[in-house]
Amino acid sequence: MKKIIISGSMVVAIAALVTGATIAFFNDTETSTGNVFTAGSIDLKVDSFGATYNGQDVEVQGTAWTSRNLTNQKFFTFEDIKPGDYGTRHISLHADDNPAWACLLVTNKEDDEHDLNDAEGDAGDDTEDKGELSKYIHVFGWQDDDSDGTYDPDDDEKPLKIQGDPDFDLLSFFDVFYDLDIADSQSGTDPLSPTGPAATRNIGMAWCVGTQTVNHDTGAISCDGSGVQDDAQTDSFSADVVLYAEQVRNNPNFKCADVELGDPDFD
Ligand SMILES: [Ca+2]
Ligand SMILES: [Ca+2]
Ligand SMILES: [Ca+2]
Ligand SMILES: [Ca+2]
Repeated sequence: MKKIIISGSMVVAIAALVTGATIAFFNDTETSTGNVFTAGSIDLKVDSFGATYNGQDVEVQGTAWTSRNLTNQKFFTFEDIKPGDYGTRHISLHADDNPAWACLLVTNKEDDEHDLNDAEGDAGDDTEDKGELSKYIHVFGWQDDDSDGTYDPDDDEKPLKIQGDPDFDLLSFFDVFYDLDIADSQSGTDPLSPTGPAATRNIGMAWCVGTQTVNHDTGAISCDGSGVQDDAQTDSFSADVVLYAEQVRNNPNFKCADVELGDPDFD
């Protein structure tokens, strides 16, 4: 507040000087009116090319859509999953207007118990207010450059980095759907750009209920449901998948890990 008052009095003093000057000397004024700074936009659009479930194409309406801003589209909706179930999803991102960094963030995670049945009790589930399914769900994401929905390390397709842990070999030990860096200053991946070769970024995701193993030589992804315990019966896991874009210009050090969407209730 003090600072504002001081600068206000400085303006008054300068104005007085100018007034004094115009009385004594020839002068002229040119005015440039209507100057405008218009804020550029960062507009991210998302396509979806469909999904597979246990190796079959999912023919359910709504798994594929053309490039758009998301409203109520879902990447994953499965009502009756079982241990060992697996699937894929492949989407693409487009940055309209301006180059953008991009992240895939998972928020509003919720583990619901629904009823706690006998099998769950026998498996040691004594938390009626919290489900256990999320710890058994794994998702692997990669840059699906050729947009064929399969992971092709031979063609130099790269895994997306899990935030804070670039060690890809540890992927199969993560027990929940983690945030992924699509392109930030640390990922070694070019930002999305409306022009040039990076205009579209294809992303593949493979999910598994159980232990997911990814072979980074062959690209084979397998899912073993044998470790899924009965404590997850009838439980459900829901989450919002947020595709976040932020300007590149004047923002060279952007990191997906610094983006906070807030999800304080999940542990
Ligand atoms: Ca349950
Ligand atoms: Ca529980
Ligand atoms: Ca591919
Ligand atoms: Ca449970």
